[in-house]
Amino acid sequence: MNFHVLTLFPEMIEQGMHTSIIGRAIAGGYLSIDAINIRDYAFNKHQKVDDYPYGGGAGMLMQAEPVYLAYESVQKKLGYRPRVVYLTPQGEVFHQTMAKELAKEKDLVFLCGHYEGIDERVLDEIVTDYVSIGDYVLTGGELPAMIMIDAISRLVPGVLHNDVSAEFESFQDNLLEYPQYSRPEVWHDRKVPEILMSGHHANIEKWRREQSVIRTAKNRPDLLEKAELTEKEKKLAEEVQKEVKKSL
Ligand code: 6GU
Repeated sequence: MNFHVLTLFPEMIEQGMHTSIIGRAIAGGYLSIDAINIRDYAFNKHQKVDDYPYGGGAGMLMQAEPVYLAYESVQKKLGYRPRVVYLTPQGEVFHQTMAKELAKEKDLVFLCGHYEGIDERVLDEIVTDYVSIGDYVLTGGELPAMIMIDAISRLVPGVLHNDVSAEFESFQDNLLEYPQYSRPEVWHDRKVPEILMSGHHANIEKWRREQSVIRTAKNRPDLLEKAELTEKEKKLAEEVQKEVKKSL
């Protein structure tokens, strides 16, 4: 899969995406990430990319033409019109199902805004998907683009080892992960839960599932509606939520 990031800060993308699993996947040829500097497409004396908004208001806007020309350079190279994701707090909030859908594309373009945004006309012309990563305001679209690239990349075949990839299914069940422990058996007077030392795999699986239900009920009760729970698990979740309400 090939990612093309249109940005005023290409070094941020380049430095952020070449470590750990994503870096290895790029080295292994499973992914490519190309950062395109929008400023290289500002064909005026001072390579200016921003201007005042018509009608007044605070701050500056990114102008349409450099953004368009940067996009066009990618589109011409590919020979087709790829999906273009514009990172904006005004977009649909990113989630795992969206990551799964975007992972099917061969190429994805990310458009990162700065200042107070981008001239609406170029967005109308090139953007196919408006995406936000959550309800808070950031200074630019680079971190959101990197977050999306990370989440999408781990779904691309070959990027993760297969045993790890099954692991993420638990979030797809709309339950949070259970707690995990490694050596030593006792650390700072805290002991690993006895059941995990028992070697009894069926009981361990049962315990882990319960822990997932408990955590989800405590931290993300909104997810429970979509989770497929047995009657016993529903009761457990209700009890946890009652306890949480009492402690408030
Ligand atoms: Cl995608 N961009 C910016 N600038 N801020 C955000 C965001 C995106 N998602 C949440 N906050």
